[in-house]
Amino acid sequence: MSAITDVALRLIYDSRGKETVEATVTTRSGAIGVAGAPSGASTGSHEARAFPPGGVSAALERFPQRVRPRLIGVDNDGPTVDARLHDADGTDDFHEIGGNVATAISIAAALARGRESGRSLLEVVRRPGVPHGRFPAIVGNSLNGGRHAVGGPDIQEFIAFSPAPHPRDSVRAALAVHAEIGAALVRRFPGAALGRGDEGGWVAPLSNVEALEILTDACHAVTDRLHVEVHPGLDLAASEFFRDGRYRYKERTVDSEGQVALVAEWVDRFGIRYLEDPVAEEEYEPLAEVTRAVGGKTLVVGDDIYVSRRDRLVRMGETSPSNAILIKVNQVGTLTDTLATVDEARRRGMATVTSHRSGDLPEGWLAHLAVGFGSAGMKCGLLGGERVAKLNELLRLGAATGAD
Ligand code: 2PG
Ligand code: MG
Repeated sequence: MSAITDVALRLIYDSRGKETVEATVTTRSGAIGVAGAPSGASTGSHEARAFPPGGVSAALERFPQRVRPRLIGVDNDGPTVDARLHDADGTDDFHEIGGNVATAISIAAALARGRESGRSLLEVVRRPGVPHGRFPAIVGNSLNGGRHAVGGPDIQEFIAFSPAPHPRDSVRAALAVHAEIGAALVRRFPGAALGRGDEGGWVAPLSNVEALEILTDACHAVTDRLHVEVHPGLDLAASEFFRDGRYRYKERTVDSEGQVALVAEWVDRFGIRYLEDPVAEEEYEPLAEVTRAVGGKTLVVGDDIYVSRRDRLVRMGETSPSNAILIKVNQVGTLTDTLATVDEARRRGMATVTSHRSGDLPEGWLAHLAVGFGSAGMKCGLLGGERVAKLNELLRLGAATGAD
């Protein structure tokens, strides 16, 4: 592993047109890695801060004195580089240098490491025991609501969960669900203008149950037509409509017990196989109840509750309240921290689902992480250049296994 000779940081824009950063890491061998950091809209309260107070310009101002000198001359191995990023910041949530600065540098350094040794990022991050030729299901956001859409349902994401073993089939089926939903909306709202949300899913004036009906019908139609299984899924992002101890939907308000019952009823009625953040981020016991009720047949995935942090997982004790954890590098800052969380989850027998952010970039490295982590799913949008970049990279990895 050769030493880092240069790190550059610059302003770029994400898919929402919001400012973020991109890093270039160069090593003595001449290897170069370039990566940008995505940003969320429905962020958990314990996430790394994307940028210091003052935003991207403050991060760019601090970088030359505070971050860059700590990295120059350092051996480009992951733990060392990422430890230097922590030293440069000195806080628990990266609010001094910015979690997105840490993420962009950490991923760019890993890409350079791979290049230097002739390996793909997937091989750099592959966890012990993850078999070659195993691919994640597509967790494809098809219809948007919540904070990712204006005028849609309260639930943030209506998802095509597409678990076919090869990306060639899973990607095709998930995209077919998106198209099928579009056709259903055109039939339902003839002549009306229809839009797409932040992650490329459809937006329409539907109730939660109406949206679930359309999603479920689309999944059935695609399974019948393509003979590839695809199931409905949800990311409720329930913290977003939880206030004063109650879940406040547009049509009704329920308490925690009511929320658990409602979600369990939806899982049974619609055959939901992927269920993320069904309760608010501090509702551990209700989450455990949901898992007890439906976890035998459904991935119950914690996002805001864990924010990809190993310590948040460990403090729950030996038994986790969900059977799966969402993994987003920029929630925790560095790749090394992310790997620690993935390894802890695997040790506990929890599934991992590796995820994009709602404000993302046309880069494909997420697919390498999802495969290398042995994740049960790669969560991504389905339409828009920044979403398709991840699907296409997964297809490239699929083709490279020789399984085609
Ligand atoms: C989520 C994500 C990604 P955001 O809640 O899981 O879909 O959204 O990036 O806005 O946190
Ligand atoms: Mg989520």
